[in-house]
Parts: sequence; C-alpha cells; structure tokens
Amino acid sequence: MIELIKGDITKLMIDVIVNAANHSLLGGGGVDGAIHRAAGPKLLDECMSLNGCKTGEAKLTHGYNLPARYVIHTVGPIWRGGDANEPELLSNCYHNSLTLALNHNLNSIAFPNISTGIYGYPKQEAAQIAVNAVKAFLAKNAKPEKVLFVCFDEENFLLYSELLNSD
Ligand code: AR6
Repeated sequence: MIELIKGDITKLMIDVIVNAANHSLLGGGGVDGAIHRAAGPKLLDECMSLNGCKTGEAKLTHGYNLPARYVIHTVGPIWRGGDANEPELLSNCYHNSLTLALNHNLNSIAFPNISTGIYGYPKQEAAQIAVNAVKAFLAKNAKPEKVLFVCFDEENFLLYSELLNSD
C-alpha cells in the first residue's frame, strides 16, 4: 500500500524513516539535519561506526529519540544535468532502502523526496522515479506492507498527488 502525506518526517511513528544523507553519514542540512536533531547525539555516534555510504546505497541505524524505531540512511545523487547516471542512482536509493527494510522484517517505511532539495534533482523526474521504484518493489515483495511518501513542500506534494492518482 502506498500513501502520501505532507509534513515533517521526523514526527512519524512508524517502523523506519529514510534519511537523505551524504557520503559521510555524519549529518548535514535539510531532512538530514532535522533527523539528527530529533534523534539526538546517539544517532551520530552510531553513524560514525558505519564507514560512510556510497551513492544509491543504504544503511540502517536505530531511531533513538525519534518516534520511528529505525532510520535508513541513503545517499541520493547530486544532479549534474542528467548524464551522470542520476536516474539509476536515485532509483537504487529507493530499491536498496526497501530491500533493507524487507531484510529486517520492517512493515512500514516513510521516504522523503530524496535529492530534490540541496542536491538539486528536478522534482518531476525524481517523483516519477520514486513512484516507479516503489511500485516495482511492492509488486515483487510482500514487505514492507506500507510505504509512505512524505512531502515537505507543496510542489512535491502536488507532483506526487498527480502521479499516484493517475492509475
Ligand atoms: N521532513 C520531510 N522532508 C523534509 C524535511 C523534513 N523534516 N526537511 C526537508 N525535507 P534535502 P537532498 C525535504 O536537501 O536534496 C543534506 O545536507 C526537502 O523539502 O534534505 O537529498 C545532506 O547531508 C526536499 O524535498 O536532501 C546532504 O548533504 C527533501 O527533503 C544533502 O543535504 C530532500 O532535501 C542531501 O540533499
């Protein structure tokens, strides 16, 4: 089941929220900064033990002070004009995060709009890739049962609304 909401991902009581992180996994701005602030300093301690993360890959930590039990940290591609394998890398973020959730038997997962903030990915293209990747995964796997797209800005919310209602 796919659901769409507008709001702050750090407030969600859910099995796992996904963080749009960077290679270092040591925090940053945007949703990454918000997640680290809400989770507290133990999240950074755990992230320091992970040895970073490559673009398109994903790593799991606990949620600490967050209402979510776990955080999956993934690194989206920086938009470089579209010829640097950005679509595949962005799709990998969704696929690998969902695979990690499945392997940990997690039933509900919330995604922010990876790469569409500081990393500059065009929102329409990113939304289409996100929806396609999630639908493809859910068609083949029984878990996670619930996938939430969490849009922070109105533009992304409208784009996702159109895409998800066009079936
Ligand atoms: N809840 C949900 N979505 C949010 C929140 C929130 N609390 N805050 C922002 N967003 P960005 P990126 C949305 O810039 O483009 C960091 O410094 C935001 O509106 O957070 O993948 C990392 O450390 C946008 O739609 O991530 C990296 O260096 C979406 O989250 C870099 O930014 C993603 O925007 C990653 O850039």
